[in-house]
Amino acid sequence: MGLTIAQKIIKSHLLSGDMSPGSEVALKIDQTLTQDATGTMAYLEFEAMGIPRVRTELSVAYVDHNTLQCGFENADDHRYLQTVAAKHGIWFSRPGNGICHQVHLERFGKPGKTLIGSDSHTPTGGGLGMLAFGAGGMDVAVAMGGGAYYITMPKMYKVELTGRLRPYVSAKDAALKLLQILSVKGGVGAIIEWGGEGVDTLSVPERATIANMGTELGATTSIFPSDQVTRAFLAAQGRAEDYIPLSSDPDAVYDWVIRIDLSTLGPMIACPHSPDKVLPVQAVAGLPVDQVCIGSCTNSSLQDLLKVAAILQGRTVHPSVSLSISPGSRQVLSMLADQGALTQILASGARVLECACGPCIGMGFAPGSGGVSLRTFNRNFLGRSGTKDAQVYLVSPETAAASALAGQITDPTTLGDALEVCLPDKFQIDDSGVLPPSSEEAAATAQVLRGPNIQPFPKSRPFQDSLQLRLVLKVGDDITTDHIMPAGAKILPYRSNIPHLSKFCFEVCDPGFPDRARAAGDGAIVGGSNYGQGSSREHAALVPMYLGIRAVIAKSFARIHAANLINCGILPLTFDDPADYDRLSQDTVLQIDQIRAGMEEGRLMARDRTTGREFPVRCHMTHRQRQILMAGGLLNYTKEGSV
Ligand code: MIC
Ligand code: SF4
Repeated sequence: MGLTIAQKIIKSHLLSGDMSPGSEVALKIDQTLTQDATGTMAYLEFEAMGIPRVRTELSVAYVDHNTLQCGFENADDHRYLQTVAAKHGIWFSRPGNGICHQVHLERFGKPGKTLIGSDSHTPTGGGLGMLAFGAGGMDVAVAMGGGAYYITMPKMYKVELTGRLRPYVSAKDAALKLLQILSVKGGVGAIIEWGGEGVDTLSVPERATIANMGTELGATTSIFPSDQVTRAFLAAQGRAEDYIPLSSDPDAVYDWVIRIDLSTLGPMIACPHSPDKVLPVQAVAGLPVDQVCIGSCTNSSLQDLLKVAAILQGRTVHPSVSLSISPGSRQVLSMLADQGALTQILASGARVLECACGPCIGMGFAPGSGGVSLRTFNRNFLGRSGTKDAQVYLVSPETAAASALAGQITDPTTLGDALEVCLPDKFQIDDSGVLPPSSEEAAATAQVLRGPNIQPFPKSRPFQDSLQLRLVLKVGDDITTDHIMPAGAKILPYRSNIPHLSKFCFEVCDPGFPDRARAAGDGAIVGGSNYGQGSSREHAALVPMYLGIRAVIAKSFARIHAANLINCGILPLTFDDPADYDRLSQDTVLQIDQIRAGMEEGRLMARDRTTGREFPVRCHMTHRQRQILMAGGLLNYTKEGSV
């Protein structure tokens, strides 16, 4: 039987396990990346492992999230990241150099390699034919130490593309179309491979946009073939030698094939507050807009911004709209400048921001009260923009630029003549924002500098075979990690200070949660389906652990979050009968006994201590995951020498 692209890369990196769907496989990891908001924890964890130099082919530490320096915290964290990277053999991408996924695509990604990153949009590398996964910081730390990365062998889905995108319709619209078809849960447990003749018409940055948004489908990752388009992109980046061809076998078997004719697509928009609330732009055209933000790891490539500049050229942003543009990298910004596009952008009245995540993670540019914000980003979860009652819509760069000019949501296909935008034969290579690691001799004496914002890693509680748990919080379906552990300019600087961060846990849903959890001693959370979707931030598990949460009982979990809970020693349990979700309420006290034996069987009994009623909960875990839980988390497990 033939193999899919992902199966080929898994096969060539398989350390243990069998490749049938649902089994656990251990993969050798070639490359890792971290960003600053998750990186400080990942490097503290790496340091705790006591390994002097990374054992990967390449590891890069990026600073792109916390670039506002309103106090000493972020600046200190940057210094820590720079010095810890130099000491341990890691490349360092300085603040202002660009968004990790965009820079990685330009300068480091290689087809056929495995990459894990402490950021859920690491699958962006799939646009180059990499097998790239988002992971928790601890998993990245273990991979830097040479340990395997474990995943449940996914199902294989294929999106078969035909046709070619019409003018003013873009890769983002194809990604939104798939979200409309599949929803934010539709990709769970699957790798999505994009193929068919339509793929030949998509550039690497366009493929990267699509792979990036596969994260919003809940997919394990997304991947494109590596072909002549890939080769041309790598050659234009001065990296022709990194090219290898990669395609699926003609007789590869997929669990599901979805067909999309690119030529039938129109501009799409995701409405508040979920990336899968997708409609054609026409359905909401005419809605007045207060703010438009263009950028993020989804849509900040040179190609995207050249299109934006062409639409803005000779026109002025509508007086009631504030337009921000954040180029994805120093390379994108300097090439915009060189080609005169930056001048066109500036002349339109747009505000040009730093090459960083910026408004996407609530680092500035929060909308005004009740504001309507159109963003080319990948997430529009409630409160993520920094303004809880803002209405955030997700669109393509073309729709964003057209709407910024008109002051209302506008279908860009009404703009007239097609845009002429070509990618260059040669990108400008300027690696002045990237620092190589110190030599081994220099590293031996190099100092790692830490500021007072870096607090010790919180200790997990030892495993207990019986637990009495108070239900501290009950939430509904699709709770994101932005609900659990919000980000934004006020909170992000404390990502390495768990005690301070804990004050904001579940702030969007229930600001009383941290105090109640602390008072409860041992607590549990009850969730609906797809609990923990969104970001890879392990803080959404570390902070609840710090507050005494020992178990989360949900209808289902998002992949990375479930792994993060186990890594932090928290039991992820699922309802056997979803009706039991309705029977539970906040403050119920549950008794769970014989946990060790129950974990072996995959099923535990929970007893409501007030009514005496018993109900089963499932705990499907691999042998390794059970060992991690019994060790009190991955760090202890690793220290015990089990990696
Ligand atoms: C995000 O887009 O939510 C983030 C911020 O990039 C996160 C990582 C984080 O929380 O630091 C992600 O997607 O993993
Ligand atoms: Fe940064 Fe936004 Fe991309 Fe997350 S989704 S990495 S915050 S640009």
